[in-house]
Amino acid sequence: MLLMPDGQGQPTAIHRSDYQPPAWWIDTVELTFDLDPAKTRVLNKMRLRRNPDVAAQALRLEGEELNLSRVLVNGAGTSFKMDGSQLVLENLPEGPEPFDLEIFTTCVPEKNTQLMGLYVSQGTFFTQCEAEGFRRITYFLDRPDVMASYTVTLRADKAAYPVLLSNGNLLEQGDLDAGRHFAKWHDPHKKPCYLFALVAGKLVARQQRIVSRAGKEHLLEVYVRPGDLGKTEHAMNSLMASVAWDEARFNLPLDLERFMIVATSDFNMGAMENKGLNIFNTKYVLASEATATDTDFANIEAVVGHEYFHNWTGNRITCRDWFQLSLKEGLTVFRDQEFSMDMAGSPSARAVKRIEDVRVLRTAQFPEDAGPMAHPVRPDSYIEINNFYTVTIYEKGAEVVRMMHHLVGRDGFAKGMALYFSRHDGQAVTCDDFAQAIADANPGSALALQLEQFKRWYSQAGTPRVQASGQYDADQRTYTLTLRQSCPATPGQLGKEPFVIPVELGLLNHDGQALALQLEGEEAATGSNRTVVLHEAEQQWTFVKVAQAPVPSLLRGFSAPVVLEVDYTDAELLTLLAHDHDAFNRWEASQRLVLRRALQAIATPDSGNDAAILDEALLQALRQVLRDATLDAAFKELVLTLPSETYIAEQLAVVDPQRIHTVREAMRLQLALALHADWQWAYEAHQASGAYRPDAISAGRRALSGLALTMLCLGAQHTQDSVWPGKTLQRFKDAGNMTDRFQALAALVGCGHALAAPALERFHTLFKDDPLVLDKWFALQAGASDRAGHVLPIVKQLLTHPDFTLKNPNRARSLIFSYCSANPGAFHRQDAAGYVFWSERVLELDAINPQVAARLARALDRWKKLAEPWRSGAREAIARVAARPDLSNDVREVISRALA
Ligand code: 0A1
Ligand code: ZN
Repeated sequence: MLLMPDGQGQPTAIHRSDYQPPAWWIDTVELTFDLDPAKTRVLNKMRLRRNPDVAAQALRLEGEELNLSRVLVNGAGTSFKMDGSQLVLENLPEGPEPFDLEIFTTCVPEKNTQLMGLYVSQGTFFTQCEAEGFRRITYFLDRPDVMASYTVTLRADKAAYPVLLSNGNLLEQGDLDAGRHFAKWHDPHKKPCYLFALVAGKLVARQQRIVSRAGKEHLLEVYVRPGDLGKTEHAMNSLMASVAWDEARFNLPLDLERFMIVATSDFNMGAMENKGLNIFNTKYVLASEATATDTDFANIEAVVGHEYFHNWTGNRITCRDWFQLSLKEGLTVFRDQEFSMDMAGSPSARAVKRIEDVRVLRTAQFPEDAGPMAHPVRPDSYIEINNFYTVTIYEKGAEVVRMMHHLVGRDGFAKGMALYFSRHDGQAVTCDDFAQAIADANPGSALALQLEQFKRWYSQAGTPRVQASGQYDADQRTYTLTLRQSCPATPGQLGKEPFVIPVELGLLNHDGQALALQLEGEEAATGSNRTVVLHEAEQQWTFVKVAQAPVPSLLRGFSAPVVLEVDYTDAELLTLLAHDHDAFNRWEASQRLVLRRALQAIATPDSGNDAAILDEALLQALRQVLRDATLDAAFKELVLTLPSETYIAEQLAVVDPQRIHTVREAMRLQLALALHADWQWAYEAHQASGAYRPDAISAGRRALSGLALTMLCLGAQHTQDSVWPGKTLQRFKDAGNMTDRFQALAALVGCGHALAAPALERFHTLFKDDPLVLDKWFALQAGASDRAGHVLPIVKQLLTHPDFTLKNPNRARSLIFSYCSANPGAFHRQDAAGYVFWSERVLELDAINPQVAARLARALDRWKKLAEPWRSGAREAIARVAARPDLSNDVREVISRALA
């Protein structure tokens, strides 16, 4: 995809400050499709009128890879010209009256490997229009602030395409000549074109009728390929739960008679919230206990929820322009996170979900915010919008919403949401509009009082650092907490202004008991948990009646997306780990303790002490967590999982990826050996009984027993004991569900045991006809812990496997991304062969699917932090990609930023 070179071969950046309202409105769109993979005809009849608020100008419609055959105005031919990719009409009727514009085009869906616009997947037609795919279907004002009413007629061969779907309600269907048929759909809601969708093919549906709280009937449908119907129950249950949740929690009902989900195995992202016709990657729909893991089940629930919640946050109120993407994405991620927490149930299960979410934020978003692609939650410019579907827009955006929620409280937030909908329903708005509504509904709140400053979270990139220090005055019995904030420079933003940072906290005495919190000047204590709001560069709070020097528990629940620096002693961290009332901070204490040891070991490369990085006190503390009868298994699994190599790397100014890998592996082995008896107990005590259920408690038990098995195999490999590998193989063969089976396989592969090879082969034979399970098979091998560089040759071999193809994004991700983006120990080879492999795959993929290629291109985002020889090797590989003249704008943008 070579887009809009501006003469010098440089793609053009688009700036937020250049936003202009559209000069034209499109009120209605009637689309007629004659679907044919080799040549699809599209008739686009629009009712247009001039926007009276904008000076008269020519109509410029976007189009890409279209063959234009005819343009009619009010039924008569008209003159037009092409300007690059734009169709320009200058002689349109004057005056405010609406008129009809008809455009006939054709396109070639079977040649569409980008999976944007109209494409064919396994004989079925699908569309993907967000962000700018509609222009690959017809000429249009392809921008989210142009909202129109759609009527769509689909015509196709009846035998090949028995199911014809589009947004909204089915008005009519029937037969045509020559074995063809048609269906006519009308969407009762106005929408931007990025929410348009059609699907046509051989599909079957699971159907469910529901009655809403308000007594309205709705039809829910999940469409899949005929053999997959048995794997749709969980997706349907998740959809029903989502409908009920949005009504109960936010008073937001389903506004359609019919709500459809359709699954496709060829999809660039997770799923898409097209109005009433969500299109999903099969990965987030299909599940059975035999083929999907607990994580898959949880992800399906979250993604079904996410897309459904977009119906209000994204579709009813949409984005004015793509710079406002986080308006819908940050808010909707916040909503799906809350949904998953509510579904998980207990406070402890909520905390587990929170820890998981924070782990994603810190291992993916923090590095993004510190690297060449760093951008504000509301970016100021982009070259290719597809590159801005990022963890910053999504996950950091969700944290910004979560902070608002924190500052105004749960009820205040609900009021804010209600005001947001009453003000803006049916409109295309901005992040500022959202923040304003939440603040206006909560006058007097910390958010309302500091709204302008709070909005710096939207405009300033980078992860703020908060430094905390405490001073105990034994005579006065006071404890003074000092918090200082700063934020590192990011590309294009050198100096930063202070943020508004809610810091939830508590104080513990040395026995771990919570202290009552009373600030100087207050009449009485207000419980043992509260939030202070840091909004200046430095602030102090003095707590009174503090009987002994306390251990502060700061940033509880990760109340703000910041790096918190505190000089804790080991003893203080052990107190927090053992006693903090806040589960998040208990986990955080364990991570700090382990990280501290890891960083010490990394700093002393030749110490010869790698077998004893973790000290007895820490091992004992971890053992205690593992054995604690009051804690949930899921929480234990999180505490006993060491921080990832990526997270450890982020703590270092200069990164030796091999040293990090060695140290982390040594710590894992130490944990495996020192806690051998405990792992054995954990494995045996957490065996499930009864039927498989993917709920949070059962999944947590399986997660812990899986970790135990991994540890037991790791230890056994070291001691040359064959009992546990043998048991693991048996477990792999007998397992009643995919979670247990896959964990056993992963444990064998992870420790490098000889039994791994036959187990992998058996797994392939068992599941060779299930693409999603095959993805796991590829990913496991590409993501395996590296021993002396053994992974890359396997990955190269797998590239030639008959089941491998670069054309399917899931398959490409399973092998190539698992190696390049998720396996640092194997990828960052001294000989730079990993980087060479990366550059070759980026180029190959770019010719097929630039969007996916650009994501892969980001695997070397943090190359400037690498020590030599990795740094030079990485720079050379990036330069090799940059040297290619025919790169897509997508990859060009990522690579140019990396080299800048
Ligand atoms: N809006 C979707 C994500 C999405 C974005 C772009 C896509 O194609 C390029 C597809 C999906 C969501 O947030 O779920
Ligand atoms: Zn979304």
